[in-house]
Amino acid sequence: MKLERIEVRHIELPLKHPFETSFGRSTSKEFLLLSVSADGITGFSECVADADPYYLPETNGTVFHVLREFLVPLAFSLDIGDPRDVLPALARVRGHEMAKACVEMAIWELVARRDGVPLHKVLGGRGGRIESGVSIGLQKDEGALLERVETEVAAGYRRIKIKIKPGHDRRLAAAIRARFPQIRLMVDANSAYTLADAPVLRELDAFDLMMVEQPLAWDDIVDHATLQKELRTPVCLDESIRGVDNARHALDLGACRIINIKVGRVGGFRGMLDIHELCFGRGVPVWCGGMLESGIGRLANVHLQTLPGFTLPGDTSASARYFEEDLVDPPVVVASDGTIAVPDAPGIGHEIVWSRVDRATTWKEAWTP
Ligand code: OSB
Ligand code: MG
Repeated sequence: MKLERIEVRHIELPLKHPFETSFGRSTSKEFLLLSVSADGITGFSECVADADPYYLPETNGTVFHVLREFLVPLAFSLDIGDPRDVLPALARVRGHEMAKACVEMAIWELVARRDGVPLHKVLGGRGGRIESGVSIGLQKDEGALLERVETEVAAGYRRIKIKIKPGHDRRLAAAIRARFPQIRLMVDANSAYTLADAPVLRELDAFDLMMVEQPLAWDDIVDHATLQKELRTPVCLDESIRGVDNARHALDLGACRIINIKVGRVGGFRGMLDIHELCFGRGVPVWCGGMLESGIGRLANVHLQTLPGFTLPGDTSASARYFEEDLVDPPVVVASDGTIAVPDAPGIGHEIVWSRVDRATTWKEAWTP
C-alpha cells in the first residue's frame, strides 16, 4: 500500500476550564490533526504536541516542520504492509517522537478502517470497557481542589490524580487523604523537583499514594533511580520515557516501578506495544496518560488500554470535562461505575464531525507524492 495524500490541519479548541500544571496553564487545546489516504480510505490521528515546548521539546511548529521536510516524503516512499514496520522505517529521523507518532498512528487507523475492524483489534486488544481515572490540575486553593476531587469521586472515577509543585504538595495530599481515606490517589509533579527535594518527596510516603509521577527532570532516569531507593511510594515515569530502549534502561536502573505510556510520546502504537510487552513480561504495571486530547486522540487511548498490561486506570476521562463540544459523535463518556465503552465500529469507532473540525481549523496543508 502506497500513501496517496497526507493532510495536516491546525486545530484550536477552547477548554471549558484552564488546566494548570507545574509547567504552565492552558486555556485552549491547539493540536495538529493528520489525515493519511490510500486506496480510497483515510485514517486519522491527533498529534500530542502543544503550542509550546514546556512539557517536552516538540511543538506544533516543530512537528509541522519535520512532517513537511522529512516524514511526509519518507512516508510517501514506503510500501506499507504491516503497520508495525512503520515506526522502524522512520528511524532515520532522530527524536521527534510526537511527529513520528502522528504519521504512524494515522496509518494504523487507516489499516483498521480498510479491514473494517476497530483499532483495538489491529493492536491486539479486546472489546468491552476500560477503567477511567482523572487528572486534576492545580487549583486556586485547597478548598477548590477538595471540591474538584469530590465532584470526580462522585462521578465514579476509579483513580484521582492531582498535580503538585514545590510548596503545593504535602499539604494538598494530606487534605485529600483526610477527607477521602479510601480513594486511589496519586500525584504528578511534571518534573518540578530535584534530588535536593528528596526529603519533601519522602513525606508523601505518609499518604498511601499509588505513585508519584515524574518528580525529577524531564529527561532524567539516573536521579530518579536514586530517588526511588529513598521512597516507599512507587515512582512512575512519564516525560522521561520516549521509547522501549530508554524504558528498559529505566527499569534496569530501578528508576521507576510503574510506567505511564502516552502513545504520542513514544513514536506511536509500535512504541506503545514494545513498552507494553517489556513491562508485561517483567510484571511492571503500565497505564495510559493523556494530553487533553480531543475525541480523536482520546479514542485512540481508549482502544490501546484494552491490552492486558494496562492494569491501572489511566488519565482518559470524559470529553465533557474539557470541551463544550467534542470533534467526535458521540463524545467519550464515562459511566457512573467509572468505565468507558470500547467502540467496536471500524477505526477509532466514533464519527468525526467534519463541520466542527472545519470550524476549529485555523489552517491546513495537504501533500501528494
Ligand atoms: O503530565 O500527564 C501529564 C496534560 C498535559 C500535559 C501533561 C500531562 C497532562 C495531564 C492531563 O495530566 C491528562 C488528561 O486528562 O488528558
Ligand atoms: Mg504526567
